[in-house]
Amino acid sequence: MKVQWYPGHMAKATRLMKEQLKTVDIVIEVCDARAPLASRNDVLSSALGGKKRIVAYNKSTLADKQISENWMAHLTAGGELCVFTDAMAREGIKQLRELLIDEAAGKMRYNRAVRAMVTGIPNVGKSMLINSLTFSSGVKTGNRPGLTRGNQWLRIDEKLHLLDTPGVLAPKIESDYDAFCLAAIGCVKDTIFDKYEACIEIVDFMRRYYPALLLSRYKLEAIDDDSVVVLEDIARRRGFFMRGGEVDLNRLADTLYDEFKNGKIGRMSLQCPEEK
Ligand SMILES: Nc1nc2c(ncn2[C@@H]2O[C@H](COP(=O)(O)OP(=O)(O)OP(=O)(O)O)[C@@H](O)[C@H]2O)c(=O)[nH]1
Ligand SMILES: [Mg+2]
Repeated sequence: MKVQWYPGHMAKATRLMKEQLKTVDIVIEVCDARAPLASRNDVLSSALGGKKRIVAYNKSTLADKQISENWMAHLTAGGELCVFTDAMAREGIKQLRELLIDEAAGKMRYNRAVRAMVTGIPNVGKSMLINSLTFSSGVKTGNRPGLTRGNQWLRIDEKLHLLDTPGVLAPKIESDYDAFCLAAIGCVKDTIFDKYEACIEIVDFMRRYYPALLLSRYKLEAIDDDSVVVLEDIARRRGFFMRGGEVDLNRLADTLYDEFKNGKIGRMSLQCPEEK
């Protein structure tokens, strides 16, 4: 799948991030647990300049539990400091806080708050994760990429200060599958790819890896080999028809895409460590 990707303001955000890096003790990179590799920004990774990084794989209650466990084992074995979190369900939040303070405080000369920068690609839940650490709603969150505009410091308490930053995508998306992942989890604006095309890939993916979820969510009797036929079957089930009686595939694409992105169909992971 192709996305029409123009880096534009992302270059500026990346530059800002590099400047801010000097003022922090540690970096939290927020990724999406459903696609741990595709949701990573390699430009951020290479710009760390010796600063420690903790990766929070967020929205973990939307990901396949077994696959997340495999990822955790794989990544930890590779020496990565990481936690699987869910800002909405408040899972892994305490663990993230403890890891942050433990890892950063050791290096600090004075007894002051740990200053951490929260980075990551758009819409992975950076702002919501910060809110879950503060147990309040100090920063704006919302289900569309690009909500946070400027950098914003939040004093969580005397031990922890966090810097919220706008989401930045790497200037280059590595592969068509990565592009599909970014679209499917909602990290790129839905105006820069074709939703119908994305839904065909979503059905291809579910047919292969999660057929039972596809059958049960849409109450299908069988899954046709042709994904277009599957989309038509679902549209009929949902009663999505146009005036002449034909199935309304555009309306269905909007619905199916939203349901997939928001985890309504069930827990799924788009990438697993064995396939790397
Ligand atoms: N299920 C689930 N949804 C989440 C989680 N974290 C965030 N969300 C939802 O994802 C959407 C994006 O959250 P934000 O916190 O605004 O994401 P962000 O990374 O700050 O986005 P930008 O500022 O646009 O880069 C919102 O609709 C949140 O409700 C999570 O852990 N689980
Ligand atoms: Mg934000």
